[in-house]
Amino acid sequence: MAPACLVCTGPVEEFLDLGRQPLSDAFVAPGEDPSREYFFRLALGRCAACCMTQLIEVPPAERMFHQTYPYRSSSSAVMREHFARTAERLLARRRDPFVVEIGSNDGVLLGAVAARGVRHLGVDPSGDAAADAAARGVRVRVDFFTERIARDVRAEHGPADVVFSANTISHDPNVNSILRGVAALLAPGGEFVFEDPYLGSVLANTAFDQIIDEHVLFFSVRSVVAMVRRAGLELVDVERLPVHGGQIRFTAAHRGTRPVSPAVAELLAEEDDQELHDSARLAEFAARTRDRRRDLVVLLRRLRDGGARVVAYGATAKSATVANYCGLGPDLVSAVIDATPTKQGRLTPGTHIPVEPPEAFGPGKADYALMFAWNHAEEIMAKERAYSESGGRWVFYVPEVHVV
Ligand code: DWN
Ligand code: SAH
Ligand code: ZN
Repeated sequence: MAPACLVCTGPVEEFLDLGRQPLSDAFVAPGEDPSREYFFRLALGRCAACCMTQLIEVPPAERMFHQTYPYRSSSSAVMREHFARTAERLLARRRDPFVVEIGSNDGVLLGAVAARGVRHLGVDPSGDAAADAAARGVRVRVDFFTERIARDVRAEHGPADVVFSANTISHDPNVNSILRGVAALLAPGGEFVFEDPYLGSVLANTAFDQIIDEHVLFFSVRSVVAMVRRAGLELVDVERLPVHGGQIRFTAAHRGTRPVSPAVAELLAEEDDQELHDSARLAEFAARTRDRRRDLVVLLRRLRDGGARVVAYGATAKSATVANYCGLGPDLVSAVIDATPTKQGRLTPGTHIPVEPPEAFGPGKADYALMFAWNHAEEIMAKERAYSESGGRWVFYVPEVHVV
């Protein structure tokens, strides 16, 4: 029997199987027993009823997000700037608002809110990241946001004028509880703004590495209209964002309280034109994904057999999918460079490639660097200009396999 949709319980039809995969942010510490790694079947399907694209199997949330969850949003200067501008926009034209963020991580957005003396609260189960946020003057409740927590927050702090969330609403299989909570927490006239990867961009770029344990739902305008409606909310605006390979910023409000921007109907029409939810379109994406694996493996084996030194750049969660799906181990990629202290000195999940700091990279230290953090390519290549200038090459697999 087809699995039940996480949003509407309709039948989910599978269209892509990426095989046995570890948790994408479960880096293995030295001395830790790697045979204790958690594996699951990473596969994607689309609900025949509401069109929500989603994982077929979802690992337990507490295994993915916990005290030592290693990702830190502030590791990218581009994202720091993006969230500083976002904070400014959320606060514009509001007097003495109360701002709640779901998935506040290290306070990259709320830091800018706190700096203006604005009342705020982050909710995030990642305790160490919340401690980093506290160092930025940000108040965080270390918890998963649910309907119950939302009611609790409202009772303690009053209603929220703005609820914001980036890269988190798409991460939770209990999304209906989150949305009911947001509806209960929002003040009349309040807005709920969330930004997440866009299904249209994933398909257009064959960005199969966006499919990871943490990315439970892949949003389109059509599926989000239906999803928020279930909680008494209405989608009132959409805006495409260039960050992280293509996202949408969705704005929702209590139903009937705000005019709906024409951008919603425009993007809905574009999705229809592009047949974004068609089985044929999804099957084509699955076929292109298999092509990328073949092309990448052929290239990396050729480089290895020719004696080239190949490393990767960016120990991204996304790279767990690429490495495990393509079978890339230390024999093909000798190290992964990453600036995040919580990842360095560890091994990549499933494939056990050592994660090393940027000091281990540079002119003469590698011949080819596989760009795992392709969504931050400009920022990283600017930082590592000396490597390119000395003849070092970069290997990409999005939107297709190529070397620059
Ligand atoms: O949604 C999610 C996004 C926002 O973050 C989460 N589910 C998990 C995570 O996904 P990711 O790990 O694929 O995200 P990033 O932002 O693509 O990760 C970039 C990695 O590259 C980080 O580990 C930091 C590193 N990096 C670096 O070493 N030097 C990044 C930049 C910009 C750099 O200059
Ligand atoms: N908002 C940041 C972080 C994204 S990573 C950014 O865009 O860069 C996802 C974050 O969401 C993690 O810090 C994780 O701990 C948190 N998270 C996951 N499920 C959550 C939930 N139900 N409620 C609140 N936070 C959650
Ligand atoms: Zn559904």
